[in-house]
Amino acid sequence: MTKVIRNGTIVTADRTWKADVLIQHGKIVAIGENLHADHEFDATGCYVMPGGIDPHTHLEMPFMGTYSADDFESGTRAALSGGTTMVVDFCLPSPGQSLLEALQMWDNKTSKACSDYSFHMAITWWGEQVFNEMAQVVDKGITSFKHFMAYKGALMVDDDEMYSSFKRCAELGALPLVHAENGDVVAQLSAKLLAEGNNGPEAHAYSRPPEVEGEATNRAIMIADMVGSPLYVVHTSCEQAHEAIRRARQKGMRVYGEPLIQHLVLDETEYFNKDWDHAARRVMSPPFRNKLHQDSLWAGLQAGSLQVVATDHCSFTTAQKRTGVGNFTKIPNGTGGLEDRMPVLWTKGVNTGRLTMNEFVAVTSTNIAKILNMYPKKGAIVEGADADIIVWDPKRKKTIAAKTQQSVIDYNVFEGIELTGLPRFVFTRGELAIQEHEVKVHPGHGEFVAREPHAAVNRALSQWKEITAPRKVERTGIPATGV
Ligand code: DUC
Ligand code: ZN
Ligand code: ZN
Ligand code: ZN
Repeated sequence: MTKVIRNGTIVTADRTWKADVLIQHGKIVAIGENLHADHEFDATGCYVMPGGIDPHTHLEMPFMGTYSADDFESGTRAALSGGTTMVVDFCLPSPGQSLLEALQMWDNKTSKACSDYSFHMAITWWGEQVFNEMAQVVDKGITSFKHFMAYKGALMVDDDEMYSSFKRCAELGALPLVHAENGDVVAQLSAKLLAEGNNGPEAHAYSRPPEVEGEATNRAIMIADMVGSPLYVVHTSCEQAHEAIRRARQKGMRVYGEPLIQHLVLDETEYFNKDWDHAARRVMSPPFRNKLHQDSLWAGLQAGSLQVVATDHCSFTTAQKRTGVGNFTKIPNGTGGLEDRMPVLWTKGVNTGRLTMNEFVAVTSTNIAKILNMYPKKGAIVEGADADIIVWDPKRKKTIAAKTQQSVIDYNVFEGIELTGLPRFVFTRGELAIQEHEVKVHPGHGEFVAREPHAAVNRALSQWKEITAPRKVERTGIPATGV
């Protein structure tokens, strides 16, 4: 059975043109004029774009004494409803656990995934076993490794572990990722705030100022440079981190930065809301920042110094958030956004002139497909690509409301935002998943996407070389020690 998307305007990261798209066996098989098929979908007045890819989700993740509320079924259904046709989730071994065993546990969660998915593997501890298993993880098509520089006593790795792991990534052609916040400083600031009686959600933001993110981003970049590795910095939220990334890129390093849609649109004043629930629902790390930081992130997307917009979707219900009443460090960190990322970015970015349509495709899909080595299978409208396609109606309107969302939580941090620009149709590997507000996809449709290691490493660009054969100086007349 063939399908054709007719009368639309195709928008990719580098071109805009009018053509029809023919789909067969889940792939794009032809692009041209006046194509016909068994099933025809009208895209008159719409843009036909590669499906979104969200490279940063935490679905059904054990975290801070609970599990994030959206699982692979509700999370990927939400993603598809907003035009995201693939997610990359994080597999988190507990410290001491085998990476392969953790991967099996994460794989077991995916049987009802509606969209395609892949994984990043987190390095939460270090030892010979981890060193060896990293190669096996790469062989399974997982070629990116995440390092938490925060969450002391839980997920955090120290510089010793990070240096060892980055070195191993460089050997394997894998991409290291960092959650860049100085976890030692955060722990001290948190303890001080609590001791002084600051226990509300606003103290969460005070405990994680932009400086702790800037410091950690600089440190991770320097360590990546020392081992000759590219680096991907997740949830870049502030100018200090962006500045470090800009500087590294200017020197020729392959360092990538990923703002979240939340940080682009919501600011720190949310934490000063008098309603405890309102503020706690917005507790995530890094926290929301002020307008100056937001402007820096938008400028980075425009200039290309930041490449990807993600969500860090890690949703918790109000009841889960309330475990932190009286102690902000116990509020589960995380917000949702999978369904909202693309329409909010279109409304606040394209409709305002901050981003072109082609830049929108680049930062929601194509750039990350290239960074994670799955282009042009994903992130492209070309013959042979997976038919992950959105037919985007720039005139369709909706007001964001928790009561109509796909996510299982009882609120939405974007509640009340009026959207102009939403999907008319969403296809996942050629199957119609969404028709406006109607969900058609079946749970279990999603497949794992394996990725190849990277050929590109920074080695040739790095200023620093590990000394492999240090020249020893033979000295005479060594002074005697002691008196
Ligand atoms: N930040 C969050 O807010 N939640 C999940 C993990 C993270 O780093
Ligand atoms: Zn993080
Ligand atoms: Zn995250
Ligand atoms: Zn299917």
